[in-house]
Amino acid sequence: MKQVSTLIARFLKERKVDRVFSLCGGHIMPIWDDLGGLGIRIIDVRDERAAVHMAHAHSELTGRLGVAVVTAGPGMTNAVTGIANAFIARVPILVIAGVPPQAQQNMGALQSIAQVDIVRSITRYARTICRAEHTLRELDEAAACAQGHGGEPGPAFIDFPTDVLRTRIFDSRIDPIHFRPHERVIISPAVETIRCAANLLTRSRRPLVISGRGTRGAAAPLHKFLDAFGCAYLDTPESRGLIPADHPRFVPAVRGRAMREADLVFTLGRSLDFQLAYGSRAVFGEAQFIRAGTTPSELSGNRRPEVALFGSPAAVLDALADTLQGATTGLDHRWLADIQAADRKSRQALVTKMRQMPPGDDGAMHPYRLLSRVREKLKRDAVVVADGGDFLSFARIGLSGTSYLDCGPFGCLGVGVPFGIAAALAFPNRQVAVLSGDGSFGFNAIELDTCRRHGARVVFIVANNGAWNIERNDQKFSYGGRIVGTELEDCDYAGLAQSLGVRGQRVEQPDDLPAALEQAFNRAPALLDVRVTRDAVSPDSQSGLATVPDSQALTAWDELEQAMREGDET
Ligand SMILES: Cc1ncc(C[n+]2csc(CCOP(=O)(O)OP(=O)(O)O)c2C)c(N)n1
Ligand SMILES: [Mg+2]
Repeated sequence: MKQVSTLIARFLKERKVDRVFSLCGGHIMPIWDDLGGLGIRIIDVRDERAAVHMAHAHSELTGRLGVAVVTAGPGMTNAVTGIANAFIARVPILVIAGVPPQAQQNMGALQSIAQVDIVRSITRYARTICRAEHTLRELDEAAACAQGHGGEPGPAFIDFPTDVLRTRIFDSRIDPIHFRPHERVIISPAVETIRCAANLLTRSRRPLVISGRGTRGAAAPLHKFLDAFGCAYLDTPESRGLIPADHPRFVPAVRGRAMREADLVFTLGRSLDFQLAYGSRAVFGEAQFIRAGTTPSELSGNRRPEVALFGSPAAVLDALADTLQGATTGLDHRWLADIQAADRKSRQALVTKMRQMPPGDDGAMHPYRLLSRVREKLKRDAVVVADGGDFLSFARIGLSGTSYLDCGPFGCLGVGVPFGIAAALAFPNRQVAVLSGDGSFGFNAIELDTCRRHGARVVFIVANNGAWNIERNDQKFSYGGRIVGTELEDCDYAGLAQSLGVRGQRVEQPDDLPAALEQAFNRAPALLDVRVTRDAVSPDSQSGLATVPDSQALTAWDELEQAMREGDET
């Protein structure tokens, strides 16, 4: 006989889950007890939201299923933001929750709420398991849905009434096949569509490749393709680090120009969301599109391509590289050389600018000044996590790293601290730097306690401008300057860290940064509370992202969109 909670723990063990992120509660205690019994590490946090963010980062960075276990009722509702964030970012995670016992259903039980109804719209799978013998079959399906079999990857949510967790079933009712991990699914593209795509590619003069989540794990074929074919290349935050920053085809500093001038756009495992101007003709003009991927959003969402390549990006790239071998192309080599040169020039100028940025009128240092010092200290394999408004914008542009995580397309402030902790626990021997705005840091600041208890060697760098500054700037520039509710007081984040047992230091002067950073990395976990100016206007603030234009995410794109629509109507 086996208890359901034991089967859940065994399932996780067989699926190579070596840790779960969780916060205790009576409704899930049978699972906790069995996790302990099987030696699965419990990273016990201070808020369930942080547990889900950690599972998210663990999944992103290791490629393994991230698992959070949360108790019934408020434990589950606290987890909602984390689940929603993983849903929008399409990250495979499994969230297991408790439910009050069945005999008390609909009677006003403690911690009772319609959990599955709450998460239905933000999960790929959401079910309550009331029959003990269904446990493994359902967990198996939940994991497959999370991993995106036949659909988009994302969160799976499964919950169990506590009496079900305590139910025992006969060994004969357990089918061990459900313990077996699923094979990685590779979908080969159809030969005919590959031929059509190759045709367009060879005829194009200024081709641009843009990668997305679906390209993860396809670094080698992507390299091979970029080496073989003379296109420009852009990543997106979800595929950052796939191609190293110094790859000759990679032109991130002239993103807008590359998007505007390309005559053929080839997207790989990427939806055309707000970051890619929804694929609008106002921005991409009449460029032709080839879109490769495995989901409708990647293949045709927002803009139907000339060729939709249904298949895994790795397989698509391999097939195309073979087909294109030795083919004559119409490439405009001058264009490529030109935008490569412009990209290098712009990147170099940024490095110089970051180093020399003067302080603001308040005398405090510019965020770029801080970041240029951080940049000098980061090793090539560092994990960089960015969180905030203005500061996220500066950090995204000013830092590179093979692994990079931030608030993502959900704009989910507060991820920095938990993402950093999960990263440091996954990679104890790599540098992990969390670059956070002061406002954003506050959301999950209490997890510094989790950080210390679990020995996560994170360096937290808080850019303390005493404001929700990107919003404050919005009030300054777009609302006539009335500042309401966007300023914070000068909190002592170093003192806060110290009170939780994490080394904390206040830094006011740029010259003090090198030594402070050196010490922080040597003696992590540590937090640097760095005073930065409010007078800095970030690229995201300048581009209008914070202003929320009507038709596009950025003001310039929005204006192009309006102009195109007006043109269409006259
Ligand atoms: C959970 C959440 N709440 C509010 C927002 C809106 N928002 C976006 S950026 C920002 C300001 C962030 O302030 P801070 O972290 O201090 O960074 P700064 O802009 O000051 O560098 C706010 C409030 C959001 N994206 N997410
Ligand atoms: Mg701030």
